[in-house]
Amino acid sequence: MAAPISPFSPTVSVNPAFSIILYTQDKQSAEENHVADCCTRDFTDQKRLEMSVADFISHWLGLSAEKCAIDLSGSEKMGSLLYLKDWHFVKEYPDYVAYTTPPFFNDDWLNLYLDSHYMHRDSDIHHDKNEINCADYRFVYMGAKGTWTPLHADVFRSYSWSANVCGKKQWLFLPPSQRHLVFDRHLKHSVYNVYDDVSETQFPGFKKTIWWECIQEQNEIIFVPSGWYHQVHNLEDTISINHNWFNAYNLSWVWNLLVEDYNVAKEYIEDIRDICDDFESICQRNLAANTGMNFYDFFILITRFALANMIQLYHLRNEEDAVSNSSNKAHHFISNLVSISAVASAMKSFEAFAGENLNSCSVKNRSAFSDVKQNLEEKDFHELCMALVTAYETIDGRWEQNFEIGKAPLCPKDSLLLNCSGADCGVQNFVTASSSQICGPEDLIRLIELLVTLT
Ligand SMILES: O=C(O)CCC(=O)C(=O)O
Repeated sequence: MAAPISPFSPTVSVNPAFSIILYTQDKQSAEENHVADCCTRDFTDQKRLEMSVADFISHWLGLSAEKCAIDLSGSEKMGSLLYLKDWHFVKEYPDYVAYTTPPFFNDDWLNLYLDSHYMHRDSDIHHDKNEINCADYRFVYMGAKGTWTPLHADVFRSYSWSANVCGKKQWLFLPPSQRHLVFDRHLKHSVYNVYDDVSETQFPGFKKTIWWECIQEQNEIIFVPSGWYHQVHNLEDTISINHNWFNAYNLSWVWNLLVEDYNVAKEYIEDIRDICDDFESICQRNLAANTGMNFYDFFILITRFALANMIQLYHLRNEEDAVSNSSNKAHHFISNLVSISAVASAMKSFEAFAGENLNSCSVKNRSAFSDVKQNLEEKDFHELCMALVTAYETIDGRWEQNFEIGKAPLCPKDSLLLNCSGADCGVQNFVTASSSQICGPEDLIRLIELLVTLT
């Protein structure tokens, strides 16, 4: 192992009354959650059990009692190691403000978007059995000492942050430049547990890996950059808050992962290409099923963020009292648009966006990105704009002093967005005068170029 790295300790602003166990026992949450059985491997992950939080907690408390009895008797009996992961606590208990996200993790397009939109729209892959499961990427993790998470890089190659409410974790990190060393010769499977006796024949590069290790104590936060492989062990009974997110700075990571997974999906069915009328749409469907979104879902997401950023730029330009920090604010929106434009550029050459394939993409999807006016009028889109403004207000520090733990934040009176809902707001005309249709990445790039020049 290489030299240890240190976690940092900004304020997580955990509600002093943060008491998940008591709160949920009181509420008797009926949701079934995915609980990992840390002792049993299931392909590339741990076996998952469906269990309510109340049952999980009973198991945990029982395990503690059992452990005490074992310690006293001196015998070495092992209890099963269950780990509650990916519990959508914020979504399940929206009124219980358990914590606030540190300001510098607020530029979070993934969760802002999912608060008002679905990521994937085609009904055939909609996971509506348990809506909570695809609702957001803000999680609580709870596990006894010894529970762990196998080696992986995060969903969508997003960033993540993880705050320990109590307990202690050991993190092992591998930078993306060494990623190939944990894969097999065919670059298909990665090592599951770095502490296993990893086969040199199967993983010839593994011996050359250089790991970064970090011990995370209570109240400390870990930031995981995009694409870093990591394995995590709870060294004590631990409760943590974990968010995944992406924004303009790692948007290209998301796109690159989609391309990688798309190529795998395509290769998998290449031999039936000649007998398929809609080969591209099958690839996109499989991509969404395996990765959680496809090219169209991602394009719709970036188009909405582009529009939301353009609207904010428009309002900045038209603000009566061009406040001193408006150039600072404009910087967020312009750099977001530049990054969206760069990703859209990378999308241009893909078959999915060729005219004939766009015609076969679902009507719902097509109108979601093509009809600019309809987009601008949607209530969900207004919510997204509001959330974006709020996020940047928080990041720029304008809310910090006023925020009180335990109270849901209110929209500041001088929010730029309030202008947007005014009847005299000309933003719709401004955007749609330039373009009323976005039929693919090229249109989006053109619109961004035009509006950035105008503002
Ligand atoms: O805390 C854990 O067990 C895993 C967390 C993790 O992998 C993450 O937040 O990315």
